[in-house]
Amino acid sequence: MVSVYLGVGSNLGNRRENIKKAVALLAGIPGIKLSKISSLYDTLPVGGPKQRNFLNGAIKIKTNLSPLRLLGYLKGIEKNLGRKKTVKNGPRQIDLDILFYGNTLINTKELRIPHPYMFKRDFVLKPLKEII
Ligand code: PH2
Ligand code: MG
Ligand code: MG
Repeated sequence: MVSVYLGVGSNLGNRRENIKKAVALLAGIPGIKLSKISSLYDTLPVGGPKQRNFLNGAIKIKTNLSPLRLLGYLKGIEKNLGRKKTVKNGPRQIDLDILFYGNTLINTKELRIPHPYMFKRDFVLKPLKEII
């Protein structure tokens, strides 16, 4: 099993409930074990249109899924919680991003790990520091 860190964010609907549901769906995926969840922080939106504050957190899991299979499941959860493709950095019910996948580096058009913007984003780093 590989240790993987995920970033989670929501700024549409009931933010806390969306994150709770996403965590429950994650926990139900074969090949994923939840290991830690950070506190959730109310954060000012970075980029995108004028929009509501986000609720952000970080999650540690252990998995035997490949990075791309994991990404597929995360997209499935986002869709399940009602996320539609809209504007870049725009409002969303749920966003699940792979921050780290063990110590694997990936730079393809489907996936970049570590997440390319995470080191500039306090809304990612602050919760991540709690659980790393
Ligand atoms: N996600 C973005 C863009 N801007 N701002 C905050 N505060 N939190 C986010 O999760 C976030 C954002 C794109 O994924
Ligand atoms: Mg994101
Ligand atoms: Mg994303």
